[in-house]
Amino acid sequence: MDLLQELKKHNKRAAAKLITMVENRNPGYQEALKDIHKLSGNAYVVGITGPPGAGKSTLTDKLVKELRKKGKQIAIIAVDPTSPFTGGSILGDRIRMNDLSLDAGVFIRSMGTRGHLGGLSESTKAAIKILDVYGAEYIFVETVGVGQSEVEIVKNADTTVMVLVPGLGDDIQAIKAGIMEIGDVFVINKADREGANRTKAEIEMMLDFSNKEKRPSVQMAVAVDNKGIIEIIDEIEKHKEYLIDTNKFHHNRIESTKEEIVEIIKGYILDKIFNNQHINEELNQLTKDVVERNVDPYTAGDLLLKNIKL
Ligand SMILES: Nc1nc2c(ncn2[C@@H]2O[C@H](COP(=O)(O)OP(=O)(O)O)[C@@H](O)[C@H]2O)c(=O)[nH]1
Ligand SMILES: [Mg+2]
Repeated sequence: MDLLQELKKHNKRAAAKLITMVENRNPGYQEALKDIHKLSGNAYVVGITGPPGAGKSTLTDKLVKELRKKGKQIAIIAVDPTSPFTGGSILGDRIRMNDLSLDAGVFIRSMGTRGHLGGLSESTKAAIKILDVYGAEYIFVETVGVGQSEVEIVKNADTTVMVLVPGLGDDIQAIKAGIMEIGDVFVINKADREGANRTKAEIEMMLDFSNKEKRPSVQMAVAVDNKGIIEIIDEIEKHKEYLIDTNKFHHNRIESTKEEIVEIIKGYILDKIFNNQHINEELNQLTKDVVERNVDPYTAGDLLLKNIKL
């Protein structure tokens, strides 16, 4: 089957096949992505991030159901950087989102780390483009928001929803540095539990010190009971309008595209080093020299680069 033609016709199997092709780096994946890129750029990407167990999958499920009432075409990408396979916790998500997967207007896909983490960010970016051309109007990317790799994945989103739960306590200090800058909308989920108001106050206080141009709103939700869902959709829409009105939407996409190109160049150069036996040997030799203090690492880098034919 002509995958691109089928993808444009909203064929789920074609979309799934293309994503697998990219994940496995099957021959021809780059060629396919070249064509796909030109047709992409229409979907709105919403990142859903936060600690494990915060209720990200449950919330995504409810948000998506709400958008489905408006007839929107949706895709969900569940990214699990800790899993080398697409199993584990994602399996639970699958079950939880079972009724969604029966909806022809929703495409669900799990992705784990096959290979290095940089690869996961690249695969996610590619999957977003594929699902965009497939016809998804909103693409939700769910990922655990704790480390650098997750931040990389979140950078693919236009609006990022940070899901937290009551009783963060001391953790909040640790989370603070990383999360404040990436959240556009904050959700305190499990607001049926004790301490939701206190957590809200703590987050609001942290936001007082944030230098974001647009102060993120802090919403309460009980995802399991479908509470606070419409309000969160409203906040996502408001953030989208803000981005468009201030031209930040365009600016952000320029920034992330530049980063995408730089990542491709980095990958290309690394391939040149690691896929070339001669250069690999030179790297090993230079490493010894650096360890023995015969050469410094900067000079070693220079020497190595001189031998790479681009
Ligand atoms: N009490 C309560 N539990 C919730 C709420 N939302 C989700 N949960 C439960 O929290 C657990 C983890 O949810 P999940 O969506 O898998 O979290 P994720 O790891 O962030 O994707 C599940 O057992 C959910 O049923 C909520 O608003 N209140
Ligand atoms: Mg989940």
